[in-house]
Amino acid sequence: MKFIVIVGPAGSGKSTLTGELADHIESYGASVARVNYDPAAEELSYSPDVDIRSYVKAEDFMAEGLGPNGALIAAVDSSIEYAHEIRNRLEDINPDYVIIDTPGQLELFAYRVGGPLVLDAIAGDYPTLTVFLMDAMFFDNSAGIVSILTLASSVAVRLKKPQINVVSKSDLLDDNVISEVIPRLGEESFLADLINMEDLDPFLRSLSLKLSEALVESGFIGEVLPISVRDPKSLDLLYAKIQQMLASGDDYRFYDYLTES
Ligand SMILES: Nc1nc2c(ncn2[C@@H]2O[C@H](COP(=O)(O)OP(=O)(O)OP(=O)(O)O)[C@@H](O)[C@H]2O)c(=O)[nH]1
Ligand SMILES: [Mg+2]
Repeated sequence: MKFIVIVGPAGSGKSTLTGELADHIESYGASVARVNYDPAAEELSYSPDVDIRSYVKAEDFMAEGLGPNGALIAAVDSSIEYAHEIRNRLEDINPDYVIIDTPGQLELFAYRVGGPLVLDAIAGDYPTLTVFLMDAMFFDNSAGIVSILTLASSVAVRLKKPQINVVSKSDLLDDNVISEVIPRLGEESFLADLINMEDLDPFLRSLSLKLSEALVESGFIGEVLPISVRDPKSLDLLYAKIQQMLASGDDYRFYDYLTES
């Protein structure tokens, strides 16, 4: 088993990608278990093999007086009790990949300890990576880009897993953002030039430049993939990148083939 944890802000497309990526991977002959880890999910676009709602429900914590966000966090924290049982169920299914769909309350994974603890308890020593979704809507100005990449870096620091940063809903982007902006985000001074083109207060300009410098110089940005569930080729590239980061041998050749073609 190899674990793919889908993380991102509310509405960034996590649940949709979980279902579509699982179907896509299965179309190549590998088996996938879909895990819903959102205790407040109402409707899902896929049918989960394991569902946190069978163990804990956010609404039970709301009935005890917590608000919706507090209840969701309490539900995820308390699910640690079932982590072993969930892992056993996954080991019984024994798929090639497990895809975990998470809630949009990002503080669970960017700041708090509960989210990472639960994921570690479930995935144990199995190879695991994070796919972080950055909604296309952030990519129309430098403030959006710097803030979402900073959040992506907080998640990487907190989860301590290899992370693929993707721009989700890329079908909503202008072609030039896909071909001229996203591939160049990790280049020295590209993001700085974008920031310098904007009319910004000097303090905010300086802060944005320092943040972008740290993101670029640390190598964190790396390759950012534009992904749309409406574009199977983009799912191919994501699957290839996942294999490159999680596996070895034949999987690397698949990635090379795709990136060369
Ligand atoms: N255009 C477009 N829309 C998408 C894509 N992926 C998801 N969406 C839409 O984005 C909306 C939110 O998708 P979800 O998958 O529910 O997002 P989520 O991140 O799971 O949302 P929360 O669980 O509430 O945080 C839905 O209306 C989806 O149909 C995409 O690739 N392109
Ligand atoms: Mg969702």
